Amino acid sequence: MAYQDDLQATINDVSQSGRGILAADESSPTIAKRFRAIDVESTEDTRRIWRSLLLTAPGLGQYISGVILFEETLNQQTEMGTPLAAAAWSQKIVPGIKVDKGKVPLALCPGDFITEGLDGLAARLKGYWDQGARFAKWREVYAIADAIPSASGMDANAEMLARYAAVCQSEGIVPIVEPEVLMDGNHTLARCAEVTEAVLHAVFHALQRHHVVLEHMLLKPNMVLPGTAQAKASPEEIAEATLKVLRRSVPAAVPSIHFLSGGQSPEEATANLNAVNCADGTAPWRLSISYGRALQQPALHAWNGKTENMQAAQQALLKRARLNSLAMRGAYTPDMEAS
Ligand code: 5MM
Repeated sequence: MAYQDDLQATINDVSQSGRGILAADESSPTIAKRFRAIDVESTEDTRRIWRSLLLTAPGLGQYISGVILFEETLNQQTEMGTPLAAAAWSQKIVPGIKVDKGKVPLALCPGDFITEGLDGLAARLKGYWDQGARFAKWREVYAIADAIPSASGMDANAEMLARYAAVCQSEGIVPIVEPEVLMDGNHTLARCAEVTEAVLHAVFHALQRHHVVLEHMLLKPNMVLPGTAQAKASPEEIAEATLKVLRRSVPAAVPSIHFLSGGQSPEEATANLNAVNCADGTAPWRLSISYGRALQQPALHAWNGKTENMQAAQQALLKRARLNSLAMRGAYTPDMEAS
């Protein structure tokens, strides 16, 4: 296959000990929702200001190896006129791009979703490469209910992820494969484990059918958690359940697993990552992050849309990035939150 060296170089740059991925690829409706919480209107310029603030945080590259951007951001510049992708590269942070076009209901499968965006993907990827992106992200979403996700839903979503990943690799772009089992609902931790395992099995079977090179992809799964309407589980319980599912379903050839935060608080997401890394030093993959909310939320509130808060916001981002970096080594303790 062409591009083997390019794909391996990107894996080497992104999959690193103590460094993770910042997900800053909120689509327009999602970023508008995040900004509404701090009473900031979402415009092209406020989004540019916010995302430049994140990417120019001094020293962020020490903890963050990659950033997932929304397409609009690839065309934007800092106040100083530096393209945002170049600002990321200057901190040795590899820019990536969300290439899916969002989810819609899966026809004739009530409660299941499917993500769109495959048409014209190869041509779009060539353009993103020219703009500096070296990896991509595609997210499929699975809700949990009694008979959901259905077998057809799991098959259809796995097929989409695999077809996307194959197109990416054929264009020299490393695919992040993101099957997200949602935490909303009244399901137990055991039910989340059962669904996550079935989802991951379907995804890796489809990746194999589509000849995706596992060494040249990254996985972005949910942790195994009880539903939001249930009592919370301890970090140790979450780590045990998550590792059990991952060991049963993710081949050792995958270089790293970058968890999404999925609605966990920033502190919970860090404590749970730490527990996963403490549980067992023999996991075959790096256990890292690709957090969106759990990295950005405290910074967003510190910023509050005001120029004078920029530095405080960057410090809040750096704090979360640093604590998660420690958690990647199992060296985080909750008392560090006070520092
Ligand atoms: C940053 O949010 C991403 C895009 O979401 P939308 O398409 O809904 O706007 C999302 O895919 C994100 O990368 C993952 O869900 C991980 O983010 P969290 O906040 O769950 O860590």
